[in-house]
Amino acid sequence: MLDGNEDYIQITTIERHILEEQSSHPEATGVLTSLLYDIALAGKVIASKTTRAGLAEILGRTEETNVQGEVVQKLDRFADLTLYRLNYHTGRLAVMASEEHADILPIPPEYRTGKYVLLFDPLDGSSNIDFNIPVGTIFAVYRRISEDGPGTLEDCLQPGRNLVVAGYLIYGSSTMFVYTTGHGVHGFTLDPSVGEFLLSHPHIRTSEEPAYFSANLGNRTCWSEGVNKFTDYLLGLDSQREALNLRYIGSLMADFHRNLLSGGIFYYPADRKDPTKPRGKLRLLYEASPLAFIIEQAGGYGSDGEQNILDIHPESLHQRTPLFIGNRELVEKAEDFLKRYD
Ligand code: AHM
Ligand code: MG
Repeated sequence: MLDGNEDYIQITTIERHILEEQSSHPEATGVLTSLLYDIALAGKVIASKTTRAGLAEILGRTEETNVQGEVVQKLDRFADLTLYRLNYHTGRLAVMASEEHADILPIPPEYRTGKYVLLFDPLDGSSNIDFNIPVGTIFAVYRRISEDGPGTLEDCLQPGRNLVVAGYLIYGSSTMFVYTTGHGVHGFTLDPSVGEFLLSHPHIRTSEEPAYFSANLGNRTCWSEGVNKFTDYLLGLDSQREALNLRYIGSLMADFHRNLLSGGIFYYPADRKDPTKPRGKLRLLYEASPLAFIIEQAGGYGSDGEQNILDIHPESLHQRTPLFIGNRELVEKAEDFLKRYD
């Protein structure tokens, strides 16, 4: 029996944390809380498949290519469907959009629409699944702009500055849920034995002492002079600083998450040779904006090399953007190099 003298650790479930956040906003109706809880639930369902990928017949590719022209992995489709199915009928959303679909995902007419808009990359880094490398889900929630009725494309084409919530799930050696509502970044680790996300990383701040930089250096010959000079700087080749350690997994959630916790910069710049990547590879709405919102809340910065990612007004659902994200000082340094040499 507890007599009051024991040291005990307070355990905070994701549900309790979200509810506590809600109670600090008296105007909150609970709709956002339920939406977040459903996304966390989707994460558990997706995690239960991704962690068994090598065992299940689900491993492997489908015959289809998605809107980005990439081969669709079966797990991509599973993650995509899971997020859609848990959210289309709740009355909380006006519309959804997924990296896997060319157009917006309307709410079926037989269901009520709500005031929020959900965008997601259901399984980022899925080309890594066959190699047991962590993958992740990224999500972004906005308030609808349209008055009522079915949500519209314009509801989805909002700058990151308008984000209400952004977060991600990472399916790695453990499953984590990381999110921000604009009041700090909080991380939860899934305890598989009880099936709950428990608060493990409250108030994440990215380190001001960067430990790593992450970029696909195999693409150096395709980068601009500014990006190459910046890379030389990080490698200590221009004698302005000591070399920074390089870590690149090629799975955005894994690279971003590591740098968020340890301090560092990730970049995926424009490609001057590959005609399919003149604006880099990553998508503004599904990847860059939500991660820029998270990093800003953790004390860092996300840029396209010229401007804050959060200030970019999207013109299309699948628009790509160069991305420099992480430690504020390093991202600003990248901007300086690009301004000077490009
Ligand atoms: P995806 O959304 O099709 O999975 O692609 C995005 C992935 C990111 O996870 C990662 O940062 C990047 O592609 C790696 O690209 P590359 O192999 O060109 O270095
Ligand atoms: Mg992606």
